[in-house]
Amino acid sequence: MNTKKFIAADMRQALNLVREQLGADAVILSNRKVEGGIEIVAAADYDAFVEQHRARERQQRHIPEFMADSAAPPAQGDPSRVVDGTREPLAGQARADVLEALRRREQADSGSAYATEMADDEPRVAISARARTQQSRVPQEQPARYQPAPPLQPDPELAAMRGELKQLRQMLNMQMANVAWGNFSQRNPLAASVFKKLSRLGLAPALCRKLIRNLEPEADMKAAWRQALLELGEDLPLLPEDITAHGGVFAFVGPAGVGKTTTIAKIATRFVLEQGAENLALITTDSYRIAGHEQLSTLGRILNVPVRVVTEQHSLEQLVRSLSRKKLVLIDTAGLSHKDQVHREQMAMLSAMGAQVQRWLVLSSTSQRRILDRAVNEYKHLNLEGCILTKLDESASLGEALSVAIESQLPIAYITDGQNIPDDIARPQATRLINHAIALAKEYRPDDELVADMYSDAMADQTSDLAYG
Ligand SMILES: Nc1nc2c(ncn2[C@@H]2O[C@H](COP(=O)(O)OP(=O)(O)O)[C@@H](O)[C@H]2O)c(=O)[nH]1
Ligand SMILES: [Mg+2]
Repeated sequence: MNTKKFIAADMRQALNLVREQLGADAVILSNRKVEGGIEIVAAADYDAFVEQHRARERQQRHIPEFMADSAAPPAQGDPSRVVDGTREPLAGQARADVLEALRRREQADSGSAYATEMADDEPRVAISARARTQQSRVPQEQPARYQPAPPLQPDPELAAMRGELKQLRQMLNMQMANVAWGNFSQRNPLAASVFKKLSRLGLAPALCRKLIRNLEPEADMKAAWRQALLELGEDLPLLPEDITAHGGVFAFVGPAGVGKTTTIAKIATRFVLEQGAENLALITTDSYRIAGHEQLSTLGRILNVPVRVVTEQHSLEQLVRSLSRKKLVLIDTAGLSHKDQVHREQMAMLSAMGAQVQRWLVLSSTSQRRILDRAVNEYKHLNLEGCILTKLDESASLGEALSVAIESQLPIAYITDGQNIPDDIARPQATRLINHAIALAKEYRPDDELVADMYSDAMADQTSDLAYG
């Protein structure tokens, strides 16, 4: 077998070398990280070699040959002898002898076959040779009496092989993504350019795909880009009205540190400035943490509005009822882990309030996509009215948060972009949000490979078709 070792800076370059020198049918036998990059061992005529090797094995394992080679002739009356041309199962010493002969033959055969064809330091060879040595030791190490087998240890060789297989699969996926992206770019260069630009905004791959679906094929780049952005603007679920302006009872939920209390402070201060302190009350469910409600109490003192704390003696329902004459009641909650019993109690308390309380999810636009998804999943059973996007001033990319709002159909009620109370809060506007997303994307240039990956994700993600209609 014609095997060859290649070392290159990365997997792509190594694969190119393999293709150039051994042709497109070459088979990758192993790959591993080495100093200076990736080492690949590849074979040009692997299939032919395997077939030859199998044929040789079939020939050598021909049963009469084994019997002649090693096994003692069966004793008279031995049940392992051939009766009426039918081979009965071997038993006792005869069976052990045959097995031993088989083992010896296999060891000799396979050892030489691989050793002459492949390099000594090749991981695959090392694995198979060691595995065989372990097998061959079994009969000698077997204890005379039955003993329970020791617990199985994780096999490091097996784990290494699994790791290599995973790497290979990733490599293959990457290559396929590159091919799909290459084909698409050739067939439809305009749509491909717009897809790439959209992906730079941090938008989900499936959303990017949806936004290029209806592009006019004759349009120039500028018009196509504009069309995609207009469609993005139409997809954004934005609330044009100020949700708290007309009063009601609002609870703000979400992970710790996303800006729930600060957002409440901004809304409350604006409300007091416009409609007076006597129309507002604040409630906090955060009686769990030491000083959990201190921020809100301080705010209440400054604004001169009542602040109530949910305790065992004062349930949320009682407090809301006692404040029924207030036009606006804002409820602050503690952002606890979903695994926390206290968190579950808090969620149950809010759920039990039914339609008496509107529930709004506060999401930080600085969070990674997975954190945003997790937050939506944790709180969605509360029948959320929508969301508030915070920290736009600190975010490095806006597309992730916008995609989450679109996918989970959570209308955005407010955006916040700073710590100043009450100034840094506004109602969302599509143009402003999209321009901000574009401004942030100017500093970010994903390489072709990443875009190809996103494109193949978009193609593979059938469920997203439902999400984006
Ligand atoms: N830069 C910036 N910081 C914010 C914004 N909103 C809240 N913060 C800060 O985020 C931190 C956590 O806010 P907080 O309201 O206590 O979060 P909570 O745990 O969800 O109540 C505080 O330092 C806030 O000043 C925002 O829009 N922009
Ligand atoms: Mg808070």
